[in-house]
Amino acid sequence: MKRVAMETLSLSKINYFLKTKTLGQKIISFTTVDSTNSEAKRRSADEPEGAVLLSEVQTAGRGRLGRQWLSPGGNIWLTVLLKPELPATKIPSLTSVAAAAVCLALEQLRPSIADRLQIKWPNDILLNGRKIGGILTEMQVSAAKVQAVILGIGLNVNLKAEDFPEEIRSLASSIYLETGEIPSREQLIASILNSLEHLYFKFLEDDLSETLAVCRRKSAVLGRKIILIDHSGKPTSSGKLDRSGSPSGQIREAEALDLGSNGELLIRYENGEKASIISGEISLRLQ
Ligand code: BT5
Repeated sequence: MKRVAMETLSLSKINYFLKTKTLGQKIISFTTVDSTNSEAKRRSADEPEGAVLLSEVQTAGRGRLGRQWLSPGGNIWLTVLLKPELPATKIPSLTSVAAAAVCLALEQLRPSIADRLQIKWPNDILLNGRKIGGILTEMQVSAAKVQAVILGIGLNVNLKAEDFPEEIRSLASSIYLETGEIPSREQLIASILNSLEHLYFKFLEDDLSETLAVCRRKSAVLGRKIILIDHSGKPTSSGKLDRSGSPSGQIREAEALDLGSNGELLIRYENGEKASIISGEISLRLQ
């Protein structure tokens, strides 16, 4: 496959497709930044709810638990700054809100890939079983109050197999690799923000029903045997690109039963014991 020349992102094109009231009404765009999530954290006190940060390249893109996120140009590296007046315990649901929004946007723009598009709970977007995107939800809390939520979305648009380090080449992919096409990034960004705003406003009204319906419909996990790796107390900050959740955590086998009312994963361990897990420090592999 030949790579198509990379075009620079046009903010006016994004605006053209944008139908939101809040999200993306202010867009701050960079050619290069360490991480749009890190930059959003630095600016969170000065920027309004719904501000979006975009960067062509990230030099220190981050995944969960200190993992690296490969972030060359031509893809979508985006962070939305949110300021919900909610307790911190409600915030992990926003990962599901964002995953659902990304799926709705992709389904809308590329109906032909809809049935191959999945969410691997809690934050991986899969196409043909390979990871094409991920969500990183972080928050800033002060005096027991959520000051800001930093909602990062990464979506591989144009990456080729050789762009990925060998250790993740069989697990990761891009829209281009899986479909042979490069969609308009502007249209995709606007579509993600349109869907995200719709689901976010519902979330603020305590209504996650649509998010959960999408997450259940798209789940790569429900009904499957899974391996859970619990990293709590054992941060992996080697900075190496490892297989999602490889070392050091406590490992247990389980079956994924359903999503709970806040997007948590309801599981049954091998010994029959049931549990509900929130996204925080757990990673998961399909068996
Ligand atoms: C994630 O973490 O999937 C969250 C990714 C969030 C990225 C966005 S981009 C905009 C914003 N700014 C940031 O700095 N981050 C957010 P996790 O589930 O921990 O997955 C990380 C793992 O995915 C790595 O350890 C690799 O195995 C793999 N990986 C790294 N880069 C990848 C890529 N571009 N595509 C697919 N897999 C990747």
